[in-house]
Amino acid sequence: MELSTAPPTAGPTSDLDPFADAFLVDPFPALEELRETGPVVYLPRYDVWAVARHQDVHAVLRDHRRFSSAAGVGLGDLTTDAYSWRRPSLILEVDPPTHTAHRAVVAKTMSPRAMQTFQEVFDVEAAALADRLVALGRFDAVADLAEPFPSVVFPRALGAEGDTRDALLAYGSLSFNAIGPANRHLEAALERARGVPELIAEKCRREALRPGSIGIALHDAAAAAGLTEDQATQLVRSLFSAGVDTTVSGLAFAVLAFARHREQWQLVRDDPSLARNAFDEVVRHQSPVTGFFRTTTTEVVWDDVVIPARRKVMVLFAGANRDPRHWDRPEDFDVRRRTAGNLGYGAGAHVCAGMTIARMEGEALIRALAARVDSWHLEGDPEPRLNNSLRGLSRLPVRVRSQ
Ligand code: OVM
Repeated sequence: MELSTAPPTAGPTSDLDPFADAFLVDPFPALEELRETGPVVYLPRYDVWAVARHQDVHAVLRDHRRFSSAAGVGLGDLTTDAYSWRRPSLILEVDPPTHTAHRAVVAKTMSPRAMQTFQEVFDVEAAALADRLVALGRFDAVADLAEPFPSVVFPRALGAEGDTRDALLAYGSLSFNAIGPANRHLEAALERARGVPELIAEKCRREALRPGSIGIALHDAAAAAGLTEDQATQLVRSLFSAGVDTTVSGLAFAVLAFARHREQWQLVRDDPSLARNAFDEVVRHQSPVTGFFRTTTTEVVWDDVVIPARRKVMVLFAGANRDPRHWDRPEDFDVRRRTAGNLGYGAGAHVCAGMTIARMEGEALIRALAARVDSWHLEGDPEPRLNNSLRGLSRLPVRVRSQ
């Protein structure tokens, strides 16, 4: 965005609480209001600024010099108020050039090429799960479908031994709740995750990881790049933090979308090569991660509004993903839509490092289900799972029809 020559104004404000339950359950009406209020809106309730239009979200994410991640990507300032339960992430909570070096190690390990090794495992696991679900007929698409798939295939690919499902779900919930204020959602997540950070740290050590896994590859790449073993262990921790709860949300929302829009499921059944785009459309339409924060490094004049230095800016991916300035009929779930410009994975230097594996998981499970399920039927109301930054469902009772 160009620096303006017009005198800066105080800019619009909104009394929105982006951590109130109503917003966490359904942020989209409030996001529309934010977009209409202005390109950047001051939220006095938290003393932060918010951007929710596609163009502004994209521009802020690409401008890491003025919009830093080093004070954390949540509401709080990690440089003054560190998390009690972990050290700062070596990839999420740093800026270039340190970020660049760490990111390169992770990117190499998680590249599409490196991920090919896991395609077959994912397909086999997806087919087995889909068979079990069709045999059940009625089930909870959260507990029986969305949670089991990522929490089995992802830790296995990473090289974790043993049953890590509950620990990883608790840790993911904590990681994403920690983006918000110290409200009851964060308190509950801290309580649920008692002892979990220690257990996860143990699983991230080289000695604990299976040979041939992503975790070991990450340790090797980190060593080759001159990072210490402790740093490598922390980078593995980043994958465990971000890699399970996010795909759980995406898969639950996928089932909900297909139950509500049967014609869209029919399109995927008729052409299973749509599975990949369908998962991306779920990520666009539902934006599992609502948004993260950045911190201004200097006074920023954004569309005539002055944001002082060292202030937090909430970057609302979910607002961008429903912006009619960018999308044609943004409220429609359309598996054939061109999803380029989807900001559900973020953008810029910090764009989701696990995007390839997330898409592979989504595609594998949707494909396996498309080969077996004629149609999805809701058997009750979906129940939202409230989290300060990760939208999701806690229960999704469904019935499937199959021949
Ligand atoms: C990390 C990490 C990355 C993405 C999300 C996240 C909100 C954590 O590097 O630890 O949790």
